[in-house]
Amino acid sequence: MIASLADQPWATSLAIALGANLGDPQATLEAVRPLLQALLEGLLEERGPQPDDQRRAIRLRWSPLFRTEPVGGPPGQPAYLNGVLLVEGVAALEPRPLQLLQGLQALEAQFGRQRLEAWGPRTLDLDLLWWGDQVVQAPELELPHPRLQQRSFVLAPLAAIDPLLVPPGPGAAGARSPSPSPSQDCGALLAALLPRLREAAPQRLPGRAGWPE
Ligand code: PH2
Ligand code: MG
Ligand code: MG
Repeated sequence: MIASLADQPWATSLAIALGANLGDPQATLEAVRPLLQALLEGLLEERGPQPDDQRRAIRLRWSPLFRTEPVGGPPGQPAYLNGVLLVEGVAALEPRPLQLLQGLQALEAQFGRQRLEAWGPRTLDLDLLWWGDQVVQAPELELPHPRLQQRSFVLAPLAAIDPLLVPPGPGAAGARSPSPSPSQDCGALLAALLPRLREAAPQRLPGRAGWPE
């Protein structure tokens, strides 16, 4: 029997990848963190008054930051700092991925993001990885993120939050024909991916005041 999409563990969460490799990436990520939290809380507040137990059910889990080698893009880019924010307990919310995307792009612009070339260096990159079981195939957004299972700079932060977390597979194709075999957790995906990579493994940074994890 093929489980419905709503039975998948990621169906109750959303996730956002953070990345930066221009300017002072650590300062940028530390500065954007409370703004991202406010953006999400604003979006979640819009659904109107909620019973207390449901409000409490929403939980923000920040990964540690990782120094990662650039993947793709022009040669000679500086190293990235990458992290992930996992928001658990969103099953009861009406998903609004395009509205969240607009908010993420506004934050990118606020931190001086310029879109000059694909996969070029950037002061701030905020990518929505998934929002529950939403499948989106729009020019500006694809959900679940089609490459997240191939990216160590996403899997390493996710695995640091919870190695047993099972991320969703690629978008529309996966939704049309969900794999009958159970999906792998991000710890296993990362362990299988690292030996096949040309770039160095993501290097976990120690926590500090602005990013305690
Ligand atoms: N983002 C990209 C392309 N390459 N490489 C690393 N290490 N980290 C990123 O966040 C990243 C990348 C496109 O968004
Ligand atoms: Mg990106
Ligand atoms: Mg992006």
